[in-house]
Amino acid sequence: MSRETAVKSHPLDPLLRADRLPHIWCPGCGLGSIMACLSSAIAASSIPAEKHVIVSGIGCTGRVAGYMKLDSFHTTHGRAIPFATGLKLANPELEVTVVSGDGDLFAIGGNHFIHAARRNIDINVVCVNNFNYGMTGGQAGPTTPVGARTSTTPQGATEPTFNLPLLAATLGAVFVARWTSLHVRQLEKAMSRVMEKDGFSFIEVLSPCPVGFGKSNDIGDGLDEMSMYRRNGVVSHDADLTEAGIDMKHDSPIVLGNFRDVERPALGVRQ
Ligand SMILES: Cc1ncc(C[n+]2csc(CCOP(=O)(O)OP(=O)(O)O)c2C)c(N)n1
Ligand code: SF4
Ligand SMILES: [Mg+2]
Repeated sequence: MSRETAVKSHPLDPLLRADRLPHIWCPGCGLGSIMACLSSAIAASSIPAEKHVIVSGIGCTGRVAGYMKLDSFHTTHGRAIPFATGLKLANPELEVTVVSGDGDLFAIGGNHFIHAARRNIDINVVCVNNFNYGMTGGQAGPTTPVGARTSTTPQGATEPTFNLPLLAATLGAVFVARWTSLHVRQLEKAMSRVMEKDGFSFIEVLSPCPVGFGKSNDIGDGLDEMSMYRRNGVVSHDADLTEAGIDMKHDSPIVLGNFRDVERPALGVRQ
């Protein structure tokens, strides 16, 4: 196969908007791998691509909606979940997946998350947690670990941090997982699983942001952060989620897994 032929065809081409390339993401950012996992899960899904919808808020993660060749919506900051809820209730035939950042979903958008989970709206929410507001200059947010340095916490963050899997499980999410951008096979499988499930599903994906977080916390570049995930990641599907908070400052274990997979009556389910 000539080089020219090789670059002309890739199995994920039909799902990506090549005319938007080059993308805006920094070298070492985890977002490319995560978008590849999502694209692969959609390609493998029994639901046809034209029924899949991607909804993002604003942020570096929010750009995923712009790069995927599907019906995709890049909505206002924090409002991806209510937008997705509207789509799903109006047309239950759609498979609606929200992909957004930790700041978007849990700071400005936190209220929407809790009510969508409580109501068990039939959508999938993938939160790319890079522990900061990457797009706007590395500010601290509700997932910034205590002690971590950011542009707004130069002496180290002091506010208590959300434990996202515990929060989602407590609110009644029917599927709850945490993986990293290193764990591409497990992540793709979890994404495939949530596309099969009825109800509100949540996947947290830890992801390097070397520019906004890695550098200021002596983690290094994207590969160094991936090495940290490999070193410290502990897969424990039955983990006690009250013990699954993240304390990266001390290089302590990072609990990973598919923690919860249950059924309960959901809203907006296709018949
Ligand atoms: C209403 C509103 N407030 C603030 C902003 C500025 N803003 C854009 S992205 C962002 C935070 C993004 O952080 P996160 O959701 O974690 O995404 P990341 O860039 O880290 O992927 C903020 C505060 C905005 N666009 N709209
Ligand atoms: S600022 Fe961080 S999250 Fe945004 S593209 Fe760069 S590395 Fe990725
Ligand atoms: Mg972020």
